[in-house]
Amino acid sequence: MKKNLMQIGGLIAPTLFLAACGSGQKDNADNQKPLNIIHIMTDDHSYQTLSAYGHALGKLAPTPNLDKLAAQGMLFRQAFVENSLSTPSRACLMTGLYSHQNGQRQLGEGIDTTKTFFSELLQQNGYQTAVVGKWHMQCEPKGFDYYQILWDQGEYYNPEFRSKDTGGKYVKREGYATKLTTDYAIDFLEHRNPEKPFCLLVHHKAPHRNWMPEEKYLHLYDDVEFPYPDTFNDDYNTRCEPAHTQEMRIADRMTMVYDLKLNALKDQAPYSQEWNVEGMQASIDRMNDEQRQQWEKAYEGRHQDFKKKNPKGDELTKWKYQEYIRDYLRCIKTIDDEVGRLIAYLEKHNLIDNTVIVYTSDQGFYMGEHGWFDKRFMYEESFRTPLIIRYPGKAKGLENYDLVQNIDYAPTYLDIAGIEKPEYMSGTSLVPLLDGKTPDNWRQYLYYHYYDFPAIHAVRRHDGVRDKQYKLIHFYGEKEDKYDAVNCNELYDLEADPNELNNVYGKPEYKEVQDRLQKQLDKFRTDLKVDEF
Ligand code: SGN
Ligand code: CA
Repeated sequence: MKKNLMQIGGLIAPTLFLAACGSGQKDNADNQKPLNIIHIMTDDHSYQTLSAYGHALGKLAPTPNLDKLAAQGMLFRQAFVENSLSTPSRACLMTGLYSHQNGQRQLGEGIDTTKTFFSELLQQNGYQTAVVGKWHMQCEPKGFDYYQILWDQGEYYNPEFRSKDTGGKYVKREGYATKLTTDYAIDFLEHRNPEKPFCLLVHHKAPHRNWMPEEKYLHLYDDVEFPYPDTFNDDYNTRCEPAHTQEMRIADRMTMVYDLKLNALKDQAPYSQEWNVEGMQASIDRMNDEQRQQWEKAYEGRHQDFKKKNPKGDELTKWKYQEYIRDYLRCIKTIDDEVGRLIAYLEKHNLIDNTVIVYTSDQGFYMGEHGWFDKRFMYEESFRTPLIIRYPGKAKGLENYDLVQNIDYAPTYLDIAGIEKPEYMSGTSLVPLLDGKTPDNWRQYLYYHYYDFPAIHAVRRHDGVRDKQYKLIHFYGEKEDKYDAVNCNELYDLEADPNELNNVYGKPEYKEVQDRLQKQLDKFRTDLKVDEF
């Protein structure tokens, strides 16, 4: 039985939840209470670096706490975003709507604040709600009883947070962002009303650029040589113009000081502007003396190594890749620790059997695939995200291959709370997948749409569809400054070509597939009233 949203208001007595929460409640230790929800979302965590996915990087840099969560729940191998960028993803999460429906198409302003956030619905139905960490959207956190949100993208060291108690001001806090964010998550749990269910969003800044590790991991992986992805030296042959004109290659867009932490304070002379000395300097200036000393000592070794080797050309690109991956994985290590700390809290306080725990990222990330860092493209590594759902009483240790997307979270959380999904929401609850059986009517196609151009990294606008085997992408856009107009299609057979190196659009042997996907793309555009492509 579901409660009809239109018929209820105010607080719901706990007994009502019992009837509403579905079979997932059966096996709970305390089945008198509705399930709590914790949504942990990191910023730019690639599935390649969550070791439960079994990729080469994960094998060298394990994430034991996340792997344990997967072993106790469901690991999704076909989880995607709708628009691979931070604020658009967060708007999809909060509204259950595609970007053109919720207004947040690009990174800056955009969110249509008249749209209901799922947090408001949970709050109206008796949940205590909280968000801690990166909020990023240019609007107040709507529907939250408690928040501690980072300023904009947030800083790694001694970041500024704002809460209901700081009078709209951001206040600098001493410490490392991933740990402070977990501290605030626990602070909310400590001070909540234990009689009521809760929904807590834990949104970490890490491992976002510029990948600054916590002090204690500054030397982790120092001696590890990481393998290169198969597509590291991609020449973009067979691909449309946008794969050639993007500005996210490790070789020429990763900066030597801000991204790669060569010591900006020493030997100033050789640094040109592209090395982004100022960006790093601002991050270091935030540190206290102890943090700063540890930081500079740790990166002095790298600085000297670079001076000694003085790598050029391909050697320089490989040197950058190794150091990039090291810093990125160091940030992941703290994430894994802090997820472990939060779960230990739930265990200690008897919340583990009454709380759904979700782990995901706001999008994927390129770990050198196609020679890139960053995201944005509909190619797999940025389109796909890690996703784990641990749901008390549901399947444990299962892997799921159904097509799921970030517009599904809001309907999922409403479903868990026993609230009927509002008709306008585009996503679908994931709860029916959690028993390990795919409902007959589960979606066969996903729609993707990226809009943020012109912008940093110069990825052209595109939309597309994907089914379980094929992907059709349409790049479009007028001439902008130095960038020509584009109108070009790509088609990939992901079974024959999982690395998406071979665009088969227009090939006679793929005509049937191409027509089928084009028809589906047209259908999405019509049904969803997409207004540009
Ligand atoms: C910053 C980064 C970009 C990144 C965007 C969006 N540059 O602008 O590399 O693509 O954020 O990231 S930086 O020099 O400021 O680090 S997102 O995760 O918020 O979408
Ligand atoms: Ca992000």
